Amino acid sequence: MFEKCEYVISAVSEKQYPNKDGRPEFVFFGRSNVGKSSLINALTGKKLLAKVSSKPGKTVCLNFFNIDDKYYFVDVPGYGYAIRSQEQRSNFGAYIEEYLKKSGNIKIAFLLVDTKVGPTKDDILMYEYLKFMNVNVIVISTKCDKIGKTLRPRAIKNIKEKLNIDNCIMTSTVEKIGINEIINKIIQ
Ligand SMILES: Nc1nc2c(ncn2[C@@H]2O[C@H](COP(=O)(O)OP(=O)(O)OP(=O)(O)O)[C@@H](O)[C@H]2O)c(=O)[nH]1
Ligand SMILES: [Mg+2]
Repeated sequence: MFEKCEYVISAVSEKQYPNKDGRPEFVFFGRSNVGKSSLINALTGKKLLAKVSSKPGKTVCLNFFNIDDKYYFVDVPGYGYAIRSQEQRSNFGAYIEEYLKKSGNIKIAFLLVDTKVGPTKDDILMYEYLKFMNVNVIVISTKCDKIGKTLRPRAIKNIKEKLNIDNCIMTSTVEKIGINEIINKIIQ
């Protein structure tokens, strides 16, 4: 577990990125409501660090969190939320692109996919885009508690097949599954 976890800034452009000394950044991508903020809270053991909401679209900027003065976690707005305005949607693309191009400190991009739903078209596009941008991607399946234990291996197999990947970390913030495995990837 991490000792110090604090919110730093909600950034929309490079000028505001807080990471001036090249610390590793771990960034969380995924469609709206997939559980990015909840996962950050589970990883840090702080329920209220990143804002969680039953309404999609809660996270609107790039939210930077200082972890032990060693790393940054970056909570990114979710994609694929239809009710958002066109303007917000195109902003999303623009500042994600700027971030991926200019950060230079991204160690791992975690791409979150809903275990029960499986990869959507947007998830597949996002995965391909991250690969294209030469980012190190680890796929995480979320909310596995929503399906029965016996169905989980099949759901993971489906995610791996659709994204053409070898590994996927299955998680649930409710049942506390997979959290330590992700922490190990980060501190490695
Ligand atoms: N059953 C279950 N529900 C979860 C889990 N993780 C998150 N949720 C719920 O899913 C909803 C969305 O969670 P968030 O963490 O806000 O999702 P997000 O990806 O940050 O959403 P945006 O900020 O809108 O992009 C909330 O109601 C959470 O309580 C989980 O492991 N299991
Ligand atoms: Mg969020």
